[in-house]
Amino acid sequence: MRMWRGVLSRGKTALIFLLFLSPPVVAGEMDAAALFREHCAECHGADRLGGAGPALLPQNLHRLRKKRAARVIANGRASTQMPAFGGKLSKEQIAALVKYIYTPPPHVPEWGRKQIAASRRIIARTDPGLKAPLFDADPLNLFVVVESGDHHVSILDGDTFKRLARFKSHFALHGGPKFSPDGRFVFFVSRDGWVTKFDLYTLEIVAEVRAGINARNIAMSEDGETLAVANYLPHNMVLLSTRDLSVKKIIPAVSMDGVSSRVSAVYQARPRRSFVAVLKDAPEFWEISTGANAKEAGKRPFALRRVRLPEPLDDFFFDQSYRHMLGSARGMKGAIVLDVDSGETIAHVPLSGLPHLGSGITWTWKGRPVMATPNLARGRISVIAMDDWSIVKTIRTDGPGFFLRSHENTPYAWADVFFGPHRDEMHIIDKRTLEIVRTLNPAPGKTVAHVEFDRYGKHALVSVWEKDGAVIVFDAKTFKEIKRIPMSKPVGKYNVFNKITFSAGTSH
Ligand code: DHE
Repeated sequence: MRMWRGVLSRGKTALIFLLFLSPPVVAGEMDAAALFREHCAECHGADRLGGAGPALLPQNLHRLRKKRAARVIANGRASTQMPAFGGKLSKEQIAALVKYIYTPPPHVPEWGRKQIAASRRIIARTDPGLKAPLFDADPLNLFVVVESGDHHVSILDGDTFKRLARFKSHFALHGGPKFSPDGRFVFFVSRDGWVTKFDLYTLEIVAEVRAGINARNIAMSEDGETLAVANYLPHNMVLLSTRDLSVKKIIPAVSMDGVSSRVSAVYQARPRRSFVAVLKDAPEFWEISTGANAKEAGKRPFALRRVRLPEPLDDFFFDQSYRHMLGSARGMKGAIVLDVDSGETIAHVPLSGLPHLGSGITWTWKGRPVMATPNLARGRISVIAMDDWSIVKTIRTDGPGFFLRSHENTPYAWADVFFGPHRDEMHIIDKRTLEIVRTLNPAPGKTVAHVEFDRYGKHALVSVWEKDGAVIVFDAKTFKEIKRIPMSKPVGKYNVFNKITFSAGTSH
């Protein structure tokens, strides 16, 4: 702004000259850039890539409505360092800022090896000789709880349900954290692409790195040596060393047809000893061999196999053997089944609404392997036989659900009713009869969601998904409440044992 004032003070001739030379600029936009530099850049970065505060690019903001963004600027955000600007900025200035941050920058910001390396921080040295935790609890029965209300993570003892640690995370962690095969380390990713390594034996953060500008999720290789980060921005997959989070490889997400694409998500296909991923903007499935698999096959590490799909997918589920993948996309009317070995699409499952395949779980029903998936648009859970891909039952629920969970040692599956007037309910389904046998309502009027069992399947932990929420511990047999632990919007919880053993009842 100061620069413009200087130019203008040189007189009318200069102004006319300038108007001819400059591209047309809407006055409000120019003001907004200056306002951003003055009030926001210090925390959110001059390039809007984030700093102490989150990135403010349209890709990173797509989950935040513009009206809400205006309210955050005016009133600040509780439990964060975001102050209220309502007293300093007019309504018009706030509106101009909102417009500015939802407008893509003129150039796609660069985030390559150099930027990733510069962001990497080693925070604590780890002692590889440490064979047990420095506290008295079963390290394999710990729960990692992501609290998105104030962006913290809690570590719970899965036997006593005492909180062992609580630490600040990066803004907006998303997806399941991933564990090293021995369960000692856990890795998180934030929507802004920050990856954090945490030591569950010493209860301290070990290292962090920003692997992307807008990330989807992470996956751990079967040998525990590599962490894959699926990014929306830039369009790539970043492979990190789990030891120190340094970059091993960056794979640009460009399809066989040359289309640059976001990566929908990446998973560890443990039995195949590979990473499997799907592109969001091109009909393509990827398999990347890792560790011993690559060596045995005489391939270069991280060799990429591509399979063409009938259409791009954004939600998918793998059976326990990772031989088959069910995939769907918005508007697809069901899911396709891919034979991962042959690369052939072998079936179509006609599911209505919006199945949430990513939350699927499997078990054996009447001797047949089945998977169940909730539905984000309709009050139903579909149970699908995985031997012939027929729908064996559609269970009517009190509303659309987000998550579904079970455990090998319980005959029940727990399903939330995430959307609608019954969002305070939790259905319990008998995996033998496929009937709802009980509906819990532990926090009337509040959203109750996401379940995780302890390693023995004896207790089910349920989130009260509110800012002043809680994790409720239930006896998995009697459905009686045992304990309520206050938490700040505990979006997800993850049991170390269930995760590292790839329990059929939980997400992988
Ligand atoms: Fe998620 C997992 C995609 C919105 C909470 N979500 C995942 C995974 C994917 C995904 C691909 C699996 C990653 C993994 O665990 O490795 N999520 C998407 C979307 O495409 C969607 C619909 C839109 C988006 O904005 O990205 C979406 N997700 C949400 C939310 O709005 C939720 C409810 C709140 C939040 O924190 O953002 C949400 N997603 C979760 C959680 C998991 C998750 C808690 C891990 C579930 C688990 O138990 O493993």
